[in-house]
Amino acid sequence: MSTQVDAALNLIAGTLRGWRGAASFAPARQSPEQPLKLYDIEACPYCRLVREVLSELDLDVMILPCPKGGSRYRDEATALAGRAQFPLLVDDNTGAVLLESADIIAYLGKTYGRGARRSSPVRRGFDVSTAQLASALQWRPGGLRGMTAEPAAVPDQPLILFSFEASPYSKPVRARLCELQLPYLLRNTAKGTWTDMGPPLFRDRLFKAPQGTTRNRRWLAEHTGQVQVPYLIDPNTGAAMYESQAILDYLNQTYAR
Ligand SMILES: N[C@@H](CCC(=O)N[C@@H](CS)C(=O)NCC(=O)O)C(=O)O
Repeated sequence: MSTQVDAALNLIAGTLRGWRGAASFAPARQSPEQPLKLYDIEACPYCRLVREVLSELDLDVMILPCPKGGSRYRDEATALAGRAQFPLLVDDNTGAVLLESADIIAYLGKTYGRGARRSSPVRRGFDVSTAQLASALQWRPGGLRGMTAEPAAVPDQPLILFSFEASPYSKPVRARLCELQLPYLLRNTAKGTWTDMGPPLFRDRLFKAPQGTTRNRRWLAEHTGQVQVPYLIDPNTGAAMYESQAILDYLNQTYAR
């Protein structure tokens, strides 16, 4: 399926979720010293809810993909939590090991944000059902993208991905990283102000320059001269690139077996 059709479906998914995970207007008070670890399935609606909050808090997180049929991180997660359930958050800064997306979201708010966030049952029901619809939009001929493991080589070091949860072009890249069970440091790159909105080409013409309004946007502006996601760095090969299709081709050529 073409990149544009994929992006259009992901745009609908983002709209269903009210563009949660697109902007970080209330970032974390502090960044954790050691990266948070999330045992995650990209297509899982509950994992999506957690990733949205991580984007909004502008927190980086080590993603350890646990697609169905995979064992690279699934076995480790199952041993840690006592059962195979995702999302599973591990915070080595505090010793927290948490299951249940609602508990993880409350923990992130309490520990790094501006207080624990517990949704009302109605709000939670709405969030879960819209996240389920958003995940259903990941269906493509052959199954749900980002749900099931495929054979792949094991990298020595985790990859690095700049992305934010609602980004329509980043989603297929995160789905492929999940299927290939490639661990990656997710550097959340949510928008920090209204001048960040809109497609990069149009926005940069209108507002003149890429704006480094959040930590990782600043990093991209300084190191690459533009701010766009997804942006992949692979420390194993020295590769670094923009453009979701180029990243997908790279992952397939380098890691898929
Ligand atoms: N109430 C849990 C539900 C989590 C859940 O059902 N996760 C599914 C994936 S969407 C799961 O762990 N399935 C087991 C598996 O994938 O093996 C939460 O909110 O975190």
